[in-house]
Amino acid sequence: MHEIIKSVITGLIVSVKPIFNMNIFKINIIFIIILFTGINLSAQVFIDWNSEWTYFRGISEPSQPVNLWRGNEFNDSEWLKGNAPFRYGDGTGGTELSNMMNRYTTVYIRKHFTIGNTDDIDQLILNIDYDDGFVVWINGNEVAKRNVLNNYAYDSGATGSHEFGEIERFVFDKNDINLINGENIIAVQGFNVGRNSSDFYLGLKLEGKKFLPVTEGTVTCDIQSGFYKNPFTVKLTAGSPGETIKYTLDGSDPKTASNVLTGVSPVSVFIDPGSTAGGRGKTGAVVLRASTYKEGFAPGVATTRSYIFTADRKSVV
Ligand SMILES: [Ca+2]
Repeated sequence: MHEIIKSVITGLIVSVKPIFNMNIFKINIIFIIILFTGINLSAQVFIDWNSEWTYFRGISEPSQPVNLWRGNEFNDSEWLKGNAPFRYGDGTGGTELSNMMNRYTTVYIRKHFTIGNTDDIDQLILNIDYDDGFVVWINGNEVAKRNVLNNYAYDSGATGSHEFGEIERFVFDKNDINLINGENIIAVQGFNVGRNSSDFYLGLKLEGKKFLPVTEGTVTCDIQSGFYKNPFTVKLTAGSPGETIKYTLDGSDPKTASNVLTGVSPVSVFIDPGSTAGGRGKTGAVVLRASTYKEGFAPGVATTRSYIFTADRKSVV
């Protein structure tokens, strides 16, 4: 798991179609720039897919009152222990419920997870893999539900089918759920569509994420976008000397591109339509995008310049 997860929040597609009518050549350059507005997050895993849980087979209600088992105060020392996923008929590993088919439709699982300081997270992210329905509670409060009627009991069935492998992701704002410093409890009731169903599956992963502060300031570039005939050098300058600048020459996002180039401000960049630097193809358009970058911060907003080379038409085929 990478320490930094780049999360694409919104996508914007800009299509630019400059058409040059030359005496000798008619060049139709079509290039598409995909601009992503990214927000970087630092992540910590509270519960991984194959973690150990306590569990209870749904042959009766697991507690009286029936909702007691969902909260922190319930004593589950009598429950069985097993690793996720809880399943039969589908998947591998975990805890195989070989006696579930034709006997019971629900499985109850509980697990504590520790948050040292809730200020360290902004979002709680639940990834859940299930067949065929579920309800999830965190600290006794329902936070997510699929394929389950409003009135349900230990012997209820899911209201529809859902296949394992079709993982659903729920993103909760920290302020919308009642997280506490220290021990929190997640409780899940999994539902099969019927006793005679050929399969059942329940597994989940729980992560906390924190938005990184964005690096202040943007990169300045001393040559504006426009039409040019000859290659030239531009100077990229960050807010302060010595700051790292990441840039691309093919219009890709320097926050996420694998072919990103890195320099220390000020950075001189040779703009040449015939160059393949940064993994770009030889085209008549050099699209420069540059961001400031600092450890522990999200990259700054990218500065973009588009340089169109009318004199380089011979290299464009
Ligand atoms: Ca099923």
